[in-house]
Amino acid sequence: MVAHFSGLPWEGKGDDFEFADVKPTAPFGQLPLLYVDGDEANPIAQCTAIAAAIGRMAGTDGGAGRDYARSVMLVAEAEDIYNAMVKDNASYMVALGERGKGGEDANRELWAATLPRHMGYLEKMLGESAAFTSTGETVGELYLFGMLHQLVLCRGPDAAGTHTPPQLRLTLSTFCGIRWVDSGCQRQKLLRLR
Ligand SMILES: N[C@@H](CCC(=O)N[C@@H](CS)C(=O)NCC(=O)O)C(=O)O
Repeated sequence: MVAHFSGLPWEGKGDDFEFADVKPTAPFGQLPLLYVDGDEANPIAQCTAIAAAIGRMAGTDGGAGRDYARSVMLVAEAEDIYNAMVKDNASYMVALGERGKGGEDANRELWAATLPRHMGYLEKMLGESAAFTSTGETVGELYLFGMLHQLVLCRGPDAAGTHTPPQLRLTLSTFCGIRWVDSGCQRQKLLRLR
């Protein structure tokens, strides 16, 4: 999403992409990787760094001052939300209670208390505004949207209704022209087709 809304030309690797082939050149041995100007030997790693680099190149990082600070804050907050999910929500690969992941009680706490607390902070940050920044499309906002959309994919639209306070819900439903939940899925399809 950060690449798509940057306005810069970009493309994903093709179906013949093999992670094993690039792993030795991956700075931390992991995906995702961003290649700039065809430099296959020196990819950028780490989601947050990739978002920051694209934001700087495209001018979608909020520029200077308050918008920039807010964009960076939202990336950090989105990471906190993601890490809370990794810690106490089952994933495709790891079940609750396995490999250091919390059990049923921790998972209940995550959805009943931890995530609503994060939503409350975001709601407070928005105040009466329709967006977190003057453009509403900084990399921080896109990054946050991506993370919150994953919560919806885990729990369905009802989870968003339960856990997303009204102003945040409104903002997420309108920013970047993406409608909350439904066309978020469409957008994912679009990104995959490019
Ligand atoms: N902190 C990293 C985490 C990256 C990560 O977990 N990558 C996983 C896939 S989503 C990976 O490449 N796993 C394969 C491996 O470690 O060999 C980031 O934000 O980019």
